[in-house]
Amino acid sequence: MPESEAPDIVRAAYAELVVTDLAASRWFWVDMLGLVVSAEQSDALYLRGHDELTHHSLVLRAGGRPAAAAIAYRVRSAADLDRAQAFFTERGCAVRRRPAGATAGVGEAVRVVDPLGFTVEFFHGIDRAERLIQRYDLHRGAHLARLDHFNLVVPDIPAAYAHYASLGFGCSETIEDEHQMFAAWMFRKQTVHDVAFTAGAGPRLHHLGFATHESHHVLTTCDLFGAVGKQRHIERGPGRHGVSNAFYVYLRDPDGHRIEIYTSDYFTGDPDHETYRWSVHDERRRDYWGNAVIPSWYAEATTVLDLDAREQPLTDLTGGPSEIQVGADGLGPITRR
Ligand code: 4SX
Ligand code: FE2
Ligand code: CA
Repeated sequence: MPESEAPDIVRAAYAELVVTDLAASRWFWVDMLGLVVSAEQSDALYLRGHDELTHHSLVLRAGGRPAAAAIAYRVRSAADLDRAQAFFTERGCAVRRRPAGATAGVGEAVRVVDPLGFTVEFFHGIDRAERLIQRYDLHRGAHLARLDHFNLVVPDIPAAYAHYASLGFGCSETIEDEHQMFAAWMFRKQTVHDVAFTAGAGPRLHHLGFATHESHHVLTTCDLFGAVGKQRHIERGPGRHGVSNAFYVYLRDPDGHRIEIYTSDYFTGDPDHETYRWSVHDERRRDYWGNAVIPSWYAEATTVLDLDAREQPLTDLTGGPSEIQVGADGLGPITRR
């Protein structure tokens, strides 16, 4: 019976992606999307949006195969590192302390392989960076403002929901039918989400959601990719989500890592905020205008690494191939809640 208190998580803070060609990644993330370079090493880039005051929200590290090395949450205080260590140790997870500076700009941290199979970092201390929100002279490309959320592919949505609920996350929205939950959006900061779950073979990273402040920046981004003949990087959208109300487009980077550019979701901080439950039969749930979701969006995602940078094996959807529904919500396991 777990007894320890959950760490007080503030927000989704950064992701560390392995990329195979740092120059190609710099073109995509810096030149085209407009992230700011906070620091640079021979084998890594540390990037942030113009509305961020901490060192980075994305680390791109050069390596042999595309992967996600970690997703990181900022916690309220240094004491929450000990809480995270106790919480995950009690759940039988691999847990490793990292000294300050193990990631440039980041203080002492705890990395765990969580019960869902993801390498998750918890840190409190991080170097300050200049907030460039009104340095309009420096804004470029997609005008990315800040990291907003992680979307994770998991084979068991209720298990992911329960794990994050035990970490104190609220639930803003779900997609369900009378038998099962197909997807869920969960938050610590007072927006629609810090993390969401897509059903499929997992653990895999589905996408990083970055906020931009104005919906026209979503359209400008598409125009920019078209103008240089790189429209193949645009995967889904632009459109209006039913879930979250956000205006969006999804792109794939040169290694296939998926990014969502996201704007205009809503405040979830009122204490009586209630979960909004979408019927899986409502065709507006994933695109409010009823446009179909392209199959690659459900099927493809980024491999995740364990604490020793080994690729995590996948667990398939629990229903097995014959029970996989295509069309209800892409690929959904037929598990009864
Ligand atoms: O496709 S959904 O409308 O369900 C959706 C996907 C809503 C919000 C998101 O951030 C997302 O990635
Ligand atoms: Fe998203
Ligand atoms: Ca396309």
